[in-house]
Amino acid sequence: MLRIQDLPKDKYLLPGHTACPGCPEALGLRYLGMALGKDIVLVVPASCSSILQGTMPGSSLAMRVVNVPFASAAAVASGIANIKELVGGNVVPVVWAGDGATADIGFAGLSGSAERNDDLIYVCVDNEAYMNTGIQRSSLTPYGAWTTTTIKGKSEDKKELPLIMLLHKIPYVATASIAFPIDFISKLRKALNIRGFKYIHLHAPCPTGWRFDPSKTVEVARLAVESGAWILFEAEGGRVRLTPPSNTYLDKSRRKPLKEYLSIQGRFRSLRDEDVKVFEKLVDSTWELIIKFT
Ligand SMILES: Cc1ncc(C[n+]2csc(CCOP(=O)(O)OP(=O)(O)O)c2C)c(N)n1
Ligand code: SF4
Ligand SMILES: [Mg+2]
Repeated sequence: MLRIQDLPKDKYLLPGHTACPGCPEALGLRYLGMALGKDIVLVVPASCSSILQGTMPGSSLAMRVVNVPFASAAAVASGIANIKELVGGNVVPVVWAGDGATADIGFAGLSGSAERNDDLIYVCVDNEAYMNTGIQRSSLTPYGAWTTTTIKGKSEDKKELPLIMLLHKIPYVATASIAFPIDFISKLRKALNIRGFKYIHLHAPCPTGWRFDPSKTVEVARLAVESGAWILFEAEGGRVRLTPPSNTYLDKSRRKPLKEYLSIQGRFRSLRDEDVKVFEKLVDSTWELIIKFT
């Protein structure tokens, strides 16, 4: 079992980056560097992670980075994966893409690359909206959430993207949370040792878009898992295994109330009790779907 004290001290996200205080993408990038180190070649479609790098000739990312247009991220990483034996040296292609880039605009390229089983790691950093352009809804925005394009709350449910990726029959699919860094880092390291397409979906609560205090990013992320709204699992060869602590939340009575998770976020401020019940039913249906694959 990996321990915090065993993690490398090298920094791949440098001080002075331009993300908002409490940014989950910045936290995620720190963990990514700790997990995979200097061999990463990071492919970043337009997102808050493009902006936090700062302006040329400086960069807050001490790793090789290719910034690309939205729809091409998986294709670019696929190209890097295909030439890495030719160029020599250690190259670990990693796509680092937002929920908008992954579930909406870049989905065709992602699906194609997964179907070809390209040898790369794809991380979807899911802050549940198009944050960089001003908090517009994506297909990964949850039911009831306010965004600037769902001012009365989103009426549709969140797309089940990790399960959609599982149905691509790729060798590894996992979910993770910025509140559980050891779990995320372990899953990244496991992915590194598997050949083929690896998909990791990182839940990343954003204080700016979700309307909570920047000091509470990790607390909100942890509550998502503890209330069962976000489920941690990994799947190898198509079989799902719930990973801690989500394995204990299969028993609903052990979860924290969903309301505790929702009420800490301003984006759910106008949810009525009946909307919370709908939200709860949608969470239950996600659990039922995931359990079918265990
Ligand atoms: C083809 C195209 N359409 C729109 C944009 C404008 N744009 C840049 S970043 C962004 C939002 C990305 O959202 P997401 O992928 O969720 O990443 P986040 O900003 O939340 O990190 C948009 C719409 C663009 N750069 N290219
Ligand atoms: S809007 Fe959210 S994801 Fe984007 S830089 Fe700010 S805190 Fe990070
Ligand atoms: Mg986003």
